[in-house]
Amino acid sequence: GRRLWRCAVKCRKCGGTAVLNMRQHKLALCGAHYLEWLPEQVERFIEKYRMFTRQEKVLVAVSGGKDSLGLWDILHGLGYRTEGLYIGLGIAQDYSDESRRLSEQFAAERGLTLHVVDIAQRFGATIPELAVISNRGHGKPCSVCGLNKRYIMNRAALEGGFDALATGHNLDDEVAVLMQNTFNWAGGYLARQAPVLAASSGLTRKVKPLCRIYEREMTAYCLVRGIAYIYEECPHAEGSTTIYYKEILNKMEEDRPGAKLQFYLSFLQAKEQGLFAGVEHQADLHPCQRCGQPTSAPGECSFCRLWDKVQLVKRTVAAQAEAAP
Ligand code: Q46
Ligand code: ZN
Ligand code: ZN
Repeated sequence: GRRLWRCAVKCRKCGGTAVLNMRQHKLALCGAHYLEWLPEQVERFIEKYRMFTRQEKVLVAVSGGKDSLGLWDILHGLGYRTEGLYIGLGIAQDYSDESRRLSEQFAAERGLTLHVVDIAQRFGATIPELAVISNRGHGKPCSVCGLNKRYIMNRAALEGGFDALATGHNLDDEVAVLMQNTFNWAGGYLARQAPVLAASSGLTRKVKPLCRIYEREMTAYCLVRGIAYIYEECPHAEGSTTIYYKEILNKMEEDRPGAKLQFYLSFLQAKEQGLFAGVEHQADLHPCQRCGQPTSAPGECSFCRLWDKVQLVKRTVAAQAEAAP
């Protein structure tokens, strides 16, 4: 139920009708005050975690969804220097085409620069095609998708001379990953999960300005602000472990408002106190022999290897077609 839109709760600042009652913060606000409050929060976290300054150039990775477009809108509104990056994955036409259109429309309306990298156009295959060809993850696209997205984001940030690369991961995303990593006691992942990942040789600083903002708060922001975003999630997200953990966490949050935030903040605090100090280790990175991007793999990076394999498969298929009578 969309109970939250009809609540008779009053805005704490002006007494008007609240659009959002945030039990986790014991705070309800009207539309106008909510549009002030949320960016103030985001700015506070950008400063607290030293993500970037107003002099620095930030590349915002946008997918056309509420989190990334909402983030870009907030950063732009706060006066940060931003440009956007949209990666065309070629996933189901109604999903990829519409998400690109909404991202382009968003940028055009604000006179902002949006860089578009269409994977099929630039490299020769869509993500679903790539998944089948490479057979990584037995044809499931998420692992090749993640690999391509990470590579393209890093490279675009580096080549564009950006100081930071910002993604729209919200608190719900972060906590779901945290829970999954905790269940697996994945020490290395836990050590690296943070609001900011410092730059290292060939890798731009990565930041998550929405890491303390609830998903529900982002939805409310975009609706009140009138940002047109794509409601659908990528069709391949269905049935993912992340969604499973999100559902469990939502149940916990319902019984105990603030549970997600507390889990995340306690984690950050434990980390600060050195809980993962022993496992923290920087993978040995060196430039890929082919593209020069940093990689921990010997020789060529996994992106170059993947696309090599695609070329090989394509050539084999073409040769077979030619040889056929
Ligand atoms: S990885 Fe998988 Fe996502 Fe790529 S294929 Fe879709 S669900 S978009 S976050
Ligand atoms: Zn108000
Ligand atoms: Zn490479």
